Amino acid sequence: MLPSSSPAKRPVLFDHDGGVDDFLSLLLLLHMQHVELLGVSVTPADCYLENALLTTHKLLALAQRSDVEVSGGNYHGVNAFSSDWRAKPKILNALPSMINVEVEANAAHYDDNTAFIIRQLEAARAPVTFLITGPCSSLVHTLGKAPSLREKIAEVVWMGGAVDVIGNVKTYNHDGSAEWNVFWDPISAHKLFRSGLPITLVPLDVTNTVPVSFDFLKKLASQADYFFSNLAGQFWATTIDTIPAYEYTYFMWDVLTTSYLAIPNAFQLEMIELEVAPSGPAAGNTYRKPGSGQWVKTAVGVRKEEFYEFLFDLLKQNIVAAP
Ligand code: AGV
Ligand code: CA
Repeated sequence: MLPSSSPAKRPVLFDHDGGVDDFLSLLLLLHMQHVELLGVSVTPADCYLENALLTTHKLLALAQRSDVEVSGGNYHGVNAFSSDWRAKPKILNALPSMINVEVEANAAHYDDNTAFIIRQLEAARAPVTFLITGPCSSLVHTLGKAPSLREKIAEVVWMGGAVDVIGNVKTYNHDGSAEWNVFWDPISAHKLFRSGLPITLVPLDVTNTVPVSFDFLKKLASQADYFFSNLAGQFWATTIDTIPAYEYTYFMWDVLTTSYLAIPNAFQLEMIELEVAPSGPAAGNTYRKPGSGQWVKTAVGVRKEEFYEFLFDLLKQNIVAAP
């Protein structure tokens, strides 16, 4: 691995929301040679915060990167995730490869992750890529407090939205047009699109093409001699019984989004003028609005073979000696 001070590395702040998919994203980031991971902020959305902080610290320890600081948020969006979904990723901490990984019980974390993000952005020597695989509240609240720090952000890469496809929110008084990361805090999403920050959006339009399938897991298991392939296979296996009220498939939503940092050329991108509905029956809907001036670089397609090849290769790396 390159020393973390290498100037060629791309500084990345990662804000995730503790789903299985989010942790697989963290695994990928830790393997990307060109990425300097500055810090990890956890938004308590699709998780319970304590479990998610524990898993985050365990993964950093496994990758021998306990030096990376972690922070938890205390803001809760207006539309909560179901407790079934939030509780599910706790199982990761019970897996044989995870359960005995020791982490410091009181490893540094801040209740208010906006203070953490402010500190990280202020300290960054070069503009940062801000990767978000949950709701965007932490970033938006941070910039509300310290607007001048937007200059420290090179790009926001966000898993969120559903542009030309239906959403994945099915709940009372909602028309089904929204994706969950946007729906959790549609007001922040509305602000983010207004902010003029350079956003790259990876919406359901493209993540719908990458379900977690048995064929994929079989192929991954065939390289399970590699520690991180094995671990990722265990993580993904926990998503196979996705049977909440209405959805039976777990997709590689966040994993695909994170891969964009390494294989941008595998994606078809389109500049689209978008808008977000901040409230009402379509709250969180991300829709085309010509004339809005809110140009968002949007992933509309991906060469799947390139994505899978990248994943299989990455997870063969031996970033540390397997315990
Ligand atoms: O809408 C996709 C986002 C991604 O960031 N999350 C899960 C991914 O981490 C919400 C979500 C949609 N369907 C889900 C979700 C499901 N069946 N289980 C858990 N979370
Ligand atoms: Ca997520």
